[in-house]
Amino acid sequence: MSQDLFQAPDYYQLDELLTEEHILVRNAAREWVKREVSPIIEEAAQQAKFPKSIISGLAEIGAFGPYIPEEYGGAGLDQISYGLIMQEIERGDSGVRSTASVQSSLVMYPIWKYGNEAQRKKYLPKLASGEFLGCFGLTEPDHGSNPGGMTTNIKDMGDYYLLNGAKMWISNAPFADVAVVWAKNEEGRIKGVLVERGMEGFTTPETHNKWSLRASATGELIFDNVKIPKENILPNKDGLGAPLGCLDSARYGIAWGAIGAAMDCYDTALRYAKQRIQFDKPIAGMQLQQKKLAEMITEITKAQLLTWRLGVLRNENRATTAQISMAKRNNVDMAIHIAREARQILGAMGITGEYSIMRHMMNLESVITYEGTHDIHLLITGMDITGISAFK
Ligand code: TGC
Ligand code: FAD
Repeated sequence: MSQDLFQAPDYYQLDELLTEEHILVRNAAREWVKREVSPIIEEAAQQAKFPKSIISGLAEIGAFGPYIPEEYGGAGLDQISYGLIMQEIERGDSGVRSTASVQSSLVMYPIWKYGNEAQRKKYLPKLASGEFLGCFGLTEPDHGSNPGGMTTNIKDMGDYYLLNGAKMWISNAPFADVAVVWAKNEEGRIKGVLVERGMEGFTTPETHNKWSLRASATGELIFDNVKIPKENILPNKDGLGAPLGCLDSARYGIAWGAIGAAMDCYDTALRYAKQRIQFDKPIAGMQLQQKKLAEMITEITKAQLLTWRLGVLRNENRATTAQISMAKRNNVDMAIHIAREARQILGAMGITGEYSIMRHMMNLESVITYEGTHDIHLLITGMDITGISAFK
């Protein structure tokens, strides 16, 4: 990628809504992305390799457990700081943000919320420092949007549980030290199980040939009679609501992250349009290109306001699942449209790795599918406003 010249758009002076701490945290993440992610991310994506060298930096900027209390190694920040960190990381790359989302909201969050003190002390500090990486196994080959139908199961064997089944499309699976896995017990109740690398019968084959999220490793989790010690079950919540509660937190982070990807595409396209001369003038002076750019900044600004307000509600513990769904759906859709329009502004240059736009565009095809597809989030809104579930 050519030099990172990113200038963050703030059309409505939204920085005025942020505290000094928010701005400090955001700027530290922004600088880190410029210094450590932008120079290496294009090559990592081209080679489909997760850049492990960035793990310690992610820990240093507080991206692993931003809102987890400091006593467990987390950064003890509020929800808006968490969102701003995700925005900045995804400005660099959605795959890097995926790693941070999974570690924070899908691994640390359930251990913190649903685990006991021994589990918190054993795992959280190592996950916060990046010494351990985690993954989250909910999706199965035959159960994606409908995780309640899962067939992965645990059987009580007296001294231990026996885990069988398979999970698919799992971010970080190929190198995770610990997996938070959702499985049904003999009564059909969903439980959270902590599965550690090295347990006999547990394998994590990598998924190859992705055109999207290439700098993030994806894989399967296969459980063939894995003996799970009883102390590895998360004791404090069960049922489908347990994994869905984690998804609330991760989807909220993605709503912010998508703004980052959109800002990067807009900023790149604006700079390019001012410099690129056709018909003896910059293409930024052509009405059709101005329409694209003006619509982009309008949509980014609307998303920034929606998401900031959602952050305020999250800080007050008042944000609903449906409000989070609306923001995740709106912002990812907004970002993918902006990526497609921005790519056109760059003409042929837009398809090259010289610029980040095509990488963002391809990444966002995963982001619009994972953590609940675009359509599933629409149906969550539909259920909320009508009181009738379209799923049943
Ligand atoms: P439903 O009957 O609505 O609910 C089942 C139980 O769960 C409760 N509940 C929640 N609890 C806490 N938080 C939430 N957000 C909750 N939503 C629902 C609900 O009250 C009920 O409780 P109870 O006590 O009555 O049993 O469930 P349903 O089977 O009808 O499904 C609803 C639906 C479709 C919305 C849900 O299944 C869904 O969201 N599906 C999408 C699946 C999904 O998002 N998978 C994501 C996998 S992880 C991932 O993609 C990571 S990518 C990470 C990265 O790389 O960044
Ligand atoms: P399906 O559920 O088969 O859906 C296919 C299509 O049908 C979609 O368009 C969907 O919207 C539509 N559809 C389904 N149900 C309905 C309905 N009721 N009404 C209308 N339309 C419907 N999962 C994890 O557990 N952990 C991870 O770390 C993880 N990481 C991922 C990383 C990547 C790169 C990707 C691509 C996926 C990841 N996932 C992960 C899986 C992801 O959450 C699922 O792909 C997603 O939930 C959708 O499931 P599916 O792919 O099986 O699609």
